[in-house]
Order: sequence, then structure tokens, then C-alpha cells
Amino acid sequence: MTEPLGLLVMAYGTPSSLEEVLPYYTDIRRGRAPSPEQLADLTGRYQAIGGVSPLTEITRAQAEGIAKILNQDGGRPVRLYQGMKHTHPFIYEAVEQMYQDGIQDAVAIVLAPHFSHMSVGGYQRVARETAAKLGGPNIRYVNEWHLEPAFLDALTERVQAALDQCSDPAGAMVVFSAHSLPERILETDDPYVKQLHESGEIVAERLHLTNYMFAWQSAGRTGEPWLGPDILDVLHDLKQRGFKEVVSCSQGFVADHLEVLYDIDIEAQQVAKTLNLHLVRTKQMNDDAQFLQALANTVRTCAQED
Ligand code: FEC
Repeated sequence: MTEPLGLLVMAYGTPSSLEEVLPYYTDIRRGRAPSPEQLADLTGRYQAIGGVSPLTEITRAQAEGIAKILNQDGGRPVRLYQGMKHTHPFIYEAVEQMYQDGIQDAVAIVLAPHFSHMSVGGYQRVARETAAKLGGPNIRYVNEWHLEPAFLDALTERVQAALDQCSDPAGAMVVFSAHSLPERILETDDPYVKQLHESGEIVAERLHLTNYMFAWQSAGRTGEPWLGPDILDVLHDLKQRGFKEVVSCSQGFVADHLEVLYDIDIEAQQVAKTLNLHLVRTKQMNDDAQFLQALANTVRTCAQED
């Protein structure tokens, strides 16, 4: 019987209750506990979206969906492992489990389309270091998948669907956004900004958009400068330029979670309302079949590379 290929699906992770927000936030801050004010602020954002984020269920559905496609495509069967950046099961725990299960070869994919050494690279470093320490498994990494054709198809459909909700689609501004990162990534050859532009440009070209732009969202609450413009500032600017309708496409995220449900659906919508702007958000990928097929394709390709 063919030995299964390990499939390591990595994602951000979210606290499963409000009590878990403190250890989660501390982990995000690399072991430094947040101040009481910072903790209260984050807890308040989770409360505003209903207490917990749906990210865990969505990640599970995405991971199981990819594994199901791969186990039905006639190729080498896969055994699924999920590894989270900031919650259990952590990435190192997933790699340890693969090792204990005797998995020899694996492919790892992060549920984020664009590569930054600070984001996707961080997930990979943990997996790589754990496997090196244990002496296995041999893991191949999908680095980025923002140009995967079926992903771009799904993204294009979503932008079109959001434009269809505008009273004057041709006059609306489409804002492509991703999670901001500290500006210091610009001092290295980090591909993050370039990749965000690449996927957005393709969608814009396919839809013959004349009004589109790039922005950043969800910047961290730290002292250093983060990539801008921030989407909230962009809304003010668009209002001043005479725009009445805006489509927000958070193309750097693939699930309904805090950064979308709070940062766009609550915070950005409040700003838009004050400015009397009609703001429509594109639907997230979640467990969309076409999207999961795109990810399964990248995993198969990666597994077959020399
Ligand atoms: O629904 C949820 O509960 C989790 C939503 C969530 C996702 C996510 C994705 C990304 N992040 C990225 C970078 C950073 C950097 C910092 C940072 C901080 C936070 C905090 C929360 C949070 N992130 Fe996140 N991120 C999510 C949630 N993120 C909560 C802490 C409070 C706050 O700042 O709002 C700053 C760390 C520091 O303080 O040093 C940097 C990037 C992504 C997209 C790629 C990926 O999914 O990995 C990049 C989902």
C-alpha cells in the first residue's frame, strides 16, 4: 500500500473562548503579555463579533476539503494535519504528530495567499525547525498561491458580485487590501507588497476596472510605522475625491474572521456610514469548492516538484 503523504495545513488560529484571548494575544506578542487596556480592547472586538471568531470551524472545513479533493484525485493519498500559528494544535505539535505517525514526506500549505518572510515565512520556519530537530518528515512548502488560476477566478467572481450590489458599478472604487505589516519589510526583498498588487491587477484587468487601488488593513498596535495607506484613511480620501460607493476586497484573507468581521464589517462600515459612503465587502473564500480545488492543485504540484 502507498504510504500516505502528510498534508500540513497551517493557519492563524483563534481563541476558542474569551478566557483564551490573553494567552492567544501573549503568543501573538511573542510571549509579552498585553497591557490590561490592550487586552480589554481585543476582548471587546471579539465580543462585538459574537464572542468567538468562526475561524476555527472555517479552517477545519478548508483543511478537510483540500484533503478530500486530494484523496479523490487518484494521486498519492494524503493524511491531514492542521497546525496553527497561535493556538492548539500548534504547528510544532502537528509536525511532532506527523513524525510519531511515521509520515516520511509531507507538503505544507498556509491558508494565506501572499508570501512575506514575516507571515507565511514564520509558519514555515516553525515547521522546518521542528522537523529538523526530530529528523523528519521531509516537508515541501507551497510558498504562495495568489496566482493560482482557480483562486483568481473565485476572487474575480466575488468582486463582480460586490460591484453588482452598487447602484453605479462603473463609478465605484474597488479597494484591494491585505493585512498590514511593519514598514521595515520594505528594507528587504520581501515579495508581499508586489504579490498583493499582482493578484489585484489581474482581477482589475479581467473586470476592466478603471477605479481600483491598494490599501492595508488591521495594522498592529505597536509603536513602529506600518504599511499604508490604511483602509480607514482611504475611505476619508475617497469621500473627498467625490466617490459615493466603495467595494472592499480583503484579498489577503480567505475566511470570515476578526480582521474581516470587525475591521471591515464594523469599524470600516462605521466610518463609511459617517461619510455617507456605500461600502460593500466581497465575500470571503471560506469553504468554496472552486477555492479548495485551487489549493489542492497547488499541493499536488508542490508534491510532484523535483
Ligand atoms: O479571527 C481571529 O480570531 C483571528 C484573526 C487574525 C488573522 C490574522 C492574520 C494575519 N495577521 C498578520 C500579522 C500580524 C502582525 C501582528 C498581528 C496581530 C494580531 C492581533 C490579532 C490578530 N493579529 Fe494578525 N491576524 C488575526 C488576529 N497580526 C487579534 C493582536 C491584536 C491586534 O493587533 O489587532 C502584530 C504582532 C505584534 O504585536 O508584534 C504583524 C498577517 C496576517 C495574514 C496572514 C495570515 O493569516 O497569517 C500578515 C486571520
